[in-house]
Amino acid sequence: MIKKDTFDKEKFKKELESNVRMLFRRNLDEATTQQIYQAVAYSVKDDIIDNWIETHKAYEKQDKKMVYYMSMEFLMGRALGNNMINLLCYDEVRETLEELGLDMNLIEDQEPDAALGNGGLGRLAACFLDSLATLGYPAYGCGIRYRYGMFKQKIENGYQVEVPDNWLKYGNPFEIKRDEYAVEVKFGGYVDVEMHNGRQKFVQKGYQSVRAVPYDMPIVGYGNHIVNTLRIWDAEAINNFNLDSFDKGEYEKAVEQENLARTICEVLYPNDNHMAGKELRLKQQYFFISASVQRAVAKYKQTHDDIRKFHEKVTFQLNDTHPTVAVAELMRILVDEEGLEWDEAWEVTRKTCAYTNHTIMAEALEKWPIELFSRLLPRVYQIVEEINRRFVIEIQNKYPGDQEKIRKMAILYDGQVRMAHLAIAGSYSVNGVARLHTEILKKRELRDFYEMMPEKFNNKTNGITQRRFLLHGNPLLASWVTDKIGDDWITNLDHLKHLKVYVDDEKCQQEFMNIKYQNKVRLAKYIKEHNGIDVDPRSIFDCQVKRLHEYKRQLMNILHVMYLYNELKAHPDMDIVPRTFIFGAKAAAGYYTAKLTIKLINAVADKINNDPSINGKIKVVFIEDYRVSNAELIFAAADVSEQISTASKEASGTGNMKFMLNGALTLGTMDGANVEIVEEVGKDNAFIFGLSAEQVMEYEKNGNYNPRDVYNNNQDVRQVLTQLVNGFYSPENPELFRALYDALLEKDTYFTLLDFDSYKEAHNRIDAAYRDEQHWARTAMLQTASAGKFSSDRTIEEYAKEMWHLEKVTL
Ligand code: GL7
Repeated sequence: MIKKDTFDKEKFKKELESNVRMLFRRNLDEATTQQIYQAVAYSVKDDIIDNWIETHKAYEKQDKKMVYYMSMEFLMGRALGNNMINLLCYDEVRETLEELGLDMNLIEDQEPDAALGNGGLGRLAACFLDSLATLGYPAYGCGIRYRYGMFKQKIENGYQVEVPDNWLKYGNPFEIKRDEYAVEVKFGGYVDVEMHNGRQKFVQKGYQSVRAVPYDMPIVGYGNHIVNTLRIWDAEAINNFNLDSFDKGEYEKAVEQENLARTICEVLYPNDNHMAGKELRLKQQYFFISASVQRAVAKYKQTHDDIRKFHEKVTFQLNDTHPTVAVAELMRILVDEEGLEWDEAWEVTRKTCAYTNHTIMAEALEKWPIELFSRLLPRVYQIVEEINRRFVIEIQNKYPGDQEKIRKMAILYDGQVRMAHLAIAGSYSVNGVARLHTEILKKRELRDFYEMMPEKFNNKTNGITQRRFLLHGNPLLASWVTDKIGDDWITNLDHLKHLKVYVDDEKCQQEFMNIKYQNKVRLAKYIKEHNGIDVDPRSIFDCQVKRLHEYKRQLMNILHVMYLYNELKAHPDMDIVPRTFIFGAKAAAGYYTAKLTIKLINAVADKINNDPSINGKIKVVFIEDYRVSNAELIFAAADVSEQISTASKEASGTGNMKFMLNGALTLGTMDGANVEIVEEVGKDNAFIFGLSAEQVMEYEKNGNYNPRDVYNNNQDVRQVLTQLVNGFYSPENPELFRALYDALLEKDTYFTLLDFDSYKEAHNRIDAAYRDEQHWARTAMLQTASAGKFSSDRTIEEYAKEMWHLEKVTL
C-alpha cells in the first residue's frame, strides 16, 4: 500500500472486511461508521508497522544521534487522514471506499482529535514531529498520555461549558502499549546517605512510586518509509504490596500509590500561557521526564559503554520550561546511578539539554515554591540546590560584588525555584520562536543571561506542516498548486514561490478565488450544521481562531463589530462589503474575563444575526469547540486572518502561517511572526495597524497610558463601551459585561482602546481592497506563493543543523 503504483484495491477491501470481523464480529455491511473507521485505521497501521520496525533498526545500526522532543503537550489532531497522506495512499483509499459505497470524510470524522495540548505550543510540537519524520531525522516525542485531553467546548446560552474529552473511549487504534519499557518513578520520602565502596551514595527512601508505562504512536514521514515515535507515558500502580495485608502502614501506602497512579495522567491542564502552580502539575512534569530520561539513558547504554559521551548521541529539546526538571533528573541519574563526578555529569548535561522559550507573558513564568518542590522531589531538589550554588559562584566570578545580578539570575530565590533560570543554566542553547520574540528575550526578559552567555542564544522562527494544513486540509488548493508547479512543495515549501509568475494571470486568479469560494461553501455548510446560522459564502470571511486570551484581543475584534453595527444602524444605506466575522476559541476553565468575552461575542452574534434591518451585511459566528480538525476547514475558507495581539505579547503565532498558506490576507499588528510574514509577502499586501512592540514597551515602562483619554476623546469608543453596561446586548442583566468595561477603562492592560482607531481604519482598507476583485485575488495568491519560509521543515532543518547536529538516516 505504501507506493501509489503498488496499491492493491482488492487486497485493501479484503483486509478491511477481515478487520471488521476480527474486531467486531460483523460483516462490513453491518458495521457502524465508527467500526469502519477502526477497521480502516487498523489496515493503515498494518502498513506502518514494517516501516516502523525498519526505521528503528536503521537508527540503531547507523548509531545516529537522536533528539528527544520533551513536551507536556502534543496537539496531534486526527491521525488517520494524515497517516494516509504521508503513506501516499490517501486518494487510493478514498476511491476504494467509494467503490464500497463509503464516504472517506464521514469515516475520518469518526476519529476523535488527539487533543493532548492547549494551543500553539502543543500544535507546534505536533508539526515538528511530522517534519522530523519527513526529513528523516531520528527523533522521539516524549509526553503524557492524558486520559482526558483538552476539554470539549459546548456553548449553552452563549456561555462556554466544558465537557470532558474522553478521547480513548473507543480505544486508540494507532497506539501500542510497550509494557516491556515500563520504569518506576519515585515521589516524596527523604534522602539517606549511605556509604558504598568508600563513596557517599544518596538514596531516596520512604517514597511513593508509580509505574510509568509507555504507549507508542507512529509518526509517519511523507513518502520516505520513515516512521518515528511519539512516546506518551501512562501511570499504573505498582502493586507489589499485598492489599489484604494486616500491616496498616503497608495498606495505606498501597492505596495512596493507587491513587497517585490514577490521578497523575488523568487530565491535561487547560491553561494556555498561564501557570496555575498546582502540585499535581509538578508531579506530571517529573513523571514523564523521569520516565523519558531513564529510558533514554538505558537505551544509550544498550549500545554504548561510556556515559560521558551521552551528549554525542542524545539531545533533549525542552519545549518551554515545563520539562526543565530534566536538567536535574539527568544529573541525578549520572551522579547517583552512573557514578559520575559532579563536574563530569554537569558537562554531559549542559551538552545534552536545550531550551525553547515560548512566551514572555509574566503569568506563564514557571516558579515552584521550594517547600513543594523539595517535598515532592527531595533528591532532585538537593541537586537543584547544588546547581544553584555553583551557578551563583559563576555569576559572582563574572560580576564580583554585584548582588543585584544574583538577585535577578539565581535559580533559587525568594523561596522559589525559577524554572527558566534552571533551563538556561543547564542548556547549551536557548532560543525564541520568532525574530522579534528572540530580540525581546535578549534585550529585555533574559537580558542578564544574554549578557553573561550570549553564545547560547539564538532564534528559530516557528513553522507549520504543509502536509496537514494544505495537502490534507485544502485538497482543492493543493491539487491546483500541484497542477501549476508540480508537487515538490509538499516536501519543499519554498517551491511555492514559483506560483508568483501566475499572480497577474487572470485565469489563475479566477481559479484561485473559485477554490476559495468552494472552501467557503464547505465551511458555510459546517456552520449551518453546527450553529444553525446561514452565512453567505460571497461575504468576506474574516476569521479569528485561537485560544481566548486578553493579549490576543478578541475583545477588540468584537468591539469593532459592535461599532460597525452602530454605524449600520445610524446609516442604513451605508455601503459595505458584506462581512462574516468568524470566531473560534476556548477559554481556560478558570479564566473569568476570557469566558465573559465568549459570552459577549455570542450575545453580539445573537443580536446582529437576528436584526433583519441590516440585510445580512454583517454576521457573527462563534464556532463551537475549535480544534485541529475544524481548524483545517476554517483556514481553507478564510479571506482575512486576524492576528491582532498587543505588539510584543505573541511570541510567534502559528495560525497566522496556516491562514497565509491558504491564501488569507493578514490583518495584524507587528507582533511575533507577523513581522516575518509581512517581510515575505510585502507590506502593501497585508493590513498592518497599531502600536509597535517598542511603543508598547515604552508605555509599559513609563506607565503613561490612560485609557480614559481615549474614552473622553473618541465618540465611537464611548458608544460601544457604554453598550457593555447599558443592557444593549444583555437586557436581562445590563451589568453582565461590567467586568470587561471596567478592565478597559481602568487599565486597558492590552492597549485595546489605544489601538482601536488604527484597527478600524485597517478594516476600512480591507473593505476597499475587497471591492477590487482582481487585485484581491492577486494578493490572496501572493500569500500562498510567499508562505514557503513558514514550513516547519525549514524550522526543523535549522534546529537540526545549527543546534542538534543531527544526521539524516538512510533507509
Ligand atoms: C506559545 C505562544 O503564545 C505562541 O505565540 C507561539 O506560537 C507558540 C509556539 O511557539 O507558543 N507560548 C505558549 O506558552 N503557548 C503558545 O502557544 C501556549
